[in-house]
Amino acid sequence: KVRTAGHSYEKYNKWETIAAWTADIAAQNPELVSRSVIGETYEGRQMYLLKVGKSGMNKKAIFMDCGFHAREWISPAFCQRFVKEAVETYGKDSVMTKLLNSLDFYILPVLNIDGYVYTWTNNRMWRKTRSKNAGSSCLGTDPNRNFDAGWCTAGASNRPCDSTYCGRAPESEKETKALADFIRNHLSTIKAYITIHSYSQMLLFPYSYTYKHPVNYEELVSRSSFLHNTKYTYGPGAETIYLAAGGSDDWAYDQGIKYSFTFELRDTGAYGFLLPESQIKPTCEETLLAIKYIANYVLGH
Ligand code: ING
Ligand code: ZN
Repeated sequence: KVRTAGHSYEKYNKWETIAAWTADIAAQNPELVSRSVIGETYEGRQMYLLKVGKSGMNKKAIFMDCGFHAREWISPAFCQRFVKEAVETYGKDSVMTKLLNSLDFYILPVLNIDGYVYTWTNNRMWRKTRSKNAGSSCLGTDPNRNFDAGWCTAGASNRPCDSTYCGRAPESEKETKALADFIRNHLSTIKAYITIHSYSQMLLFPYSYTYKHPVNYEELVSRSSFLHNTKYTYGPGAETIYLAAGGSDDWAYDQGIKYSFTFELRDTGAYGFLLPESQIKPTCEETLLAIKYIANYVLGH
């Protein structure tokens, strides 16, 4: 039903195709999807946000972003798939219907658009943004080291040439600033924050910047063991993947969003960032289950 030329949910789509798709899916589903712009990237691209849900009063919201890291192509593919499933199963699948009636999903299909474009045109393994760094010829900041959560204290670099460069200050990047501003402005409604990365097959929650456990640690652990088909490990970022400061999930958690997760989608390293297109569909299906589960839990709490 999506008429955007060249768009496919089972292929990786370039940015222009994704941008056209955001307009298309909103135009075709006006009672469920609306599109807004939350900011501009360093190179001047518009950052589109989709709001998905049946209109209603006093709705809780869940924020989900994809495409923080340019080379993690399965991530934007998942955000697109999620919106497709939402509009196509609303009114058919009872869980999705209930979720969209009572919740709004804010979906940011690609945060680091400039980086994503660069992986299509120049360097498939690029990770960071594409902003200029004063006094250096190296470009870019790691957006997932650029948030004000133990910023640049561990697992991040203060050297602009490194792939985990934390930036000149928290929210120094236009992209991370736009995201943080949006969340700050919607803190009264956003109950969960989900950010989609790859790879490792993990479900991570706070903290990553410190080994200390969040106050609802037990609750987060007990609610994270639902991914059956493919083996996902889970736990606080610091002890499950590595200590890393400045991540968006830790920041969102410290803003008061108690359900804050980082997904690391397929695989565990055989293909890594170069996950074949044949794995887009199964990866999205298992991740959709998890997101629906989390959303349903958040709805009841
Ligand atoms: N992994 C994440 C990264 O930014 C992470 C892991 C999650 C770090 C949460 C900090 C906070 O390194 C990938 N694959 O990007
Ligand atoms: Zn990542």
